[in-house]
Amino acid sequence: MAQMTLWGSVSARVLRVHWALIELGLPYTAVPIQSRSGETETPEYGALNPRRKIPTFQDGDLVLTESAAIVTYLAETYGTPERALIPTTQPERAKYFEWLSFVSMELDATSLYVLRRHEGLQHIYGDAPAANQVAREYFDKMIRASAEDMADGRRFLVGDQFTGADICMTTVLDWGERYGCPLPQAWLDYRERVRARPSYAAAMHANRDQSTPTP
Ligand SMILES: N[C@@H](CCC(=O)N[C@@H](CS)C(=O)NCC(=O)O)C(=O)O
Repeated sequence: MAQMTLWGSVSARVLRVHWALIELGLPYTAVPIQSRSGETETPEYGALNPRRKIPTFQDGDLVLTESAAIVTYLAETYGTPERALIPTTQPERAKYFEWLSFVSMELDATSLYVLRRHEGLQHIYGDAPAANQVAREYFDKMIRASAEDMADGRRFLVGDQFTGADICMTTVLDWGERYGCPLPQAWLDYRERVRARPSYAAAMHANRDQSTPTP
């Protein structure tokens, strides 16, 4: 197996990758650089990731820079029957990708990342109170609607198998809560089940922040 390296720290998106690597029991080197610290502005980092964002992940000649894609790559490439992070059959695989898209687009990009940019980072991205209000309302609508999917008693997003989609979902639940977004009881109960996994605490530790990873 080629040496794997993960760049990034103190970030919900980086946490996803640490968590998948730890779940799968894979050895890797962590380079704990932070966004907007100057550490992503070096020529060496720009050659690796011209977008200059975190996370960046390298496995041999392959470089990947999107957290959901990295988690899925690891699951597809290194999962075993004993340590699996993605279903192998349909329609479960379709549901995995549906949840991953929902988390990445509806909860992350359309909602929480808007708040991140225009509340926490308004000195860079500008003040946009109307956009922030709509983002909060949209998160609330999406998180309440999606809680209905959990009413059938399933343990994880895709039935009883813990997957990479649960990793990504848990990071946005934590993130939403930090931003003062109320979480339905079904999602709180779900998150308690997920957080009970030893890999969650190990990933938080690896991400170099026990309490407040920021995107
Ligand atoms: N869609 C990307 C988002 C990556 C991203 O935005 N990372 C943040 C830190 S979590 C970053 O590097 N921000 C730097 C910036 O916005 O300048 C992913 O999920 O990996």
